[in-house]
Amino acid sequence: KAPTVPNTSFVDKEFGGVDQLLEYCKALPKIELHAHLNGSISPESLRQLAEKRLAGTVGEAEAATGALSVLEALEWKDTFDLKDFFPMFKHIYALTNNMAWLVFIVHGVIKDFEDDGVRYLELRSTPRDDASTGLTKELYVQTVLQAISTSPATKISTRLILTIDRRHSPEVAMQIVDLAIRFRDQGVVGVDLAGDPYAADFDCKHALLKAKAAGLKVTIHLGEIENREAESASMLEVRPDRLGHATFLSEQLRAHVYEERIAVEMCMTSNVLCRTVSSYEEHHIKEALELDHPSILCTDDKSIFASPLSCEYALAASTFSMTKQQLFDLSKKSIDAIFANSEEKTRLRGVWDTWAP
Ligand code: 6MZ
Repeated sequence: KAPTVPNTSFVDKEFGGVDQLLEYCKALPKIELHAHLNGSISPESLRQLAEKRLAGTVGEAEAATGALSVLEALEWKDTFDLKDFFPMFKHIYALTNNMAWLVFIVHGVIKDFEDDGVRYLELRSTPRDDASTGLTKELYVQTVLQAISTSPATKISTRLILTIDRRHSPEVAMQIVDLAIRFRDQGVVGVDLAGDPYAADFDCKHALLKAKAAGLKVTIHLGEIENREAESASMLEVRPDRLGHATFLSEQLRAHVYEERIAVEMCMTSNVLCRTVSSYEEHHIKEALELDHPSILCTDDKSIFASPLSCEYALAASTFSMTKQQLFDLSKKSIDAIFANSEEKTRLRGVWDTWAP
C-alpha cells in the first residue's frame, strides 16, 4: 500500500514536486519518539513469520491465519476506527510471542527506521507473558534489549520505553515500572501509558509517580478520545515529560500543556486514519507549530498506517507549506525532547550540524 501524502499535485519552488519532497524527507536526519514495536513490524516481516508458523503445528497455524487476515485487512483499509484498531494486535502478538521471533522483529524494525533516515529511535513496547512459549515480562524486556544491542544497524541509536497498557492492574503497572528501573542501565529510558482508551480507566498514577521519582522519564497517551477531561487532568498531575497525541483537550488543559512546554508526540497519519482528527489541515500540530510549541513528528504504528517517518515529514511540509529549513529545524529541535542523556543530545546535534542535503 502506498503511503499517504496528500496534495499529490504539490508543487513547490523549493522542492519541485512530491517525489523530490519525499526524497528530501527521507535523506533528512530524523528523530522517532513514538513508535510501538508491534505496530511497526513491516508487512514483509509479518508475512515471513506467518508463513513459518503456517508450516508449524496446528495451534501455531491458527495464529498465522489470524495474522494473515490482519495483513489482508491492512491492504484494503484506508480508515480505521479506534474500536477496530486495537483487536488487531491480538493476531500480531501470536506471531511475536517467542524470543527468537522478537529478536527478528526488533532487528527488522530498527533497520526500517535506519533506512528511512532515522538517526535516533525510542522504541516502545508492552512487556508481556505467554505461557505457551515460556515468555515472561522480564524475559520480554531482556530479549528486546538484547536485540537492540545486537542490531547490525550502525547509523541509528535506539533506546527502549516500557509501555503500561491501560488494562493492566495497578500491580502489573508497578511491575513494569520496576522492570524499567532495573533495566535503566541497559537502554530503558522511560515509561509510557498506552492502550485502548475505551477499554479501561486511568489506574496507574502511583506507578507513574514512582517512575518519575526514580528519575525515569514518562510519556502518556493523553486525550486520544473525547470527553476525558478529568482523566487528562489527573494524568497531567504526574508531570509527564512528553505527551502522546494530546488531541482532545479543554482550552484550560491545552493552555497548561503550552505553558509548561510539555513536548507532544504528533502522529498525523495515525490520527486521521483512526478518525480522531478530521483532516491533516485541521490537525492540532498546526497550532503547536504556529506557537513554536515543542512538537515531534512520529509514526505511532508505521506498518499499520503504512507511513514511514519520512512520509510524516512530507505530509507536514505539503499540508502546512513548510520549507526545507523549517523541516530541518523541526527535526533538529526534536533532539531537545529525547529521553536519553545530555551527551547523547550533544552527539546528535553534531550529526545534524554536519548534515548536508
Ligand atoms: C494507544 C496504542 C496505539 O507495545 O505490544 N498502541 N495505544 N493508541 C495507539 N494509537 C492509535 N497504537 C499502539 O505494541 C502494540 C501496543 O501498543 C499500543 C496498544 O496497546 C498495542 O497493543 P507493543 O509493542
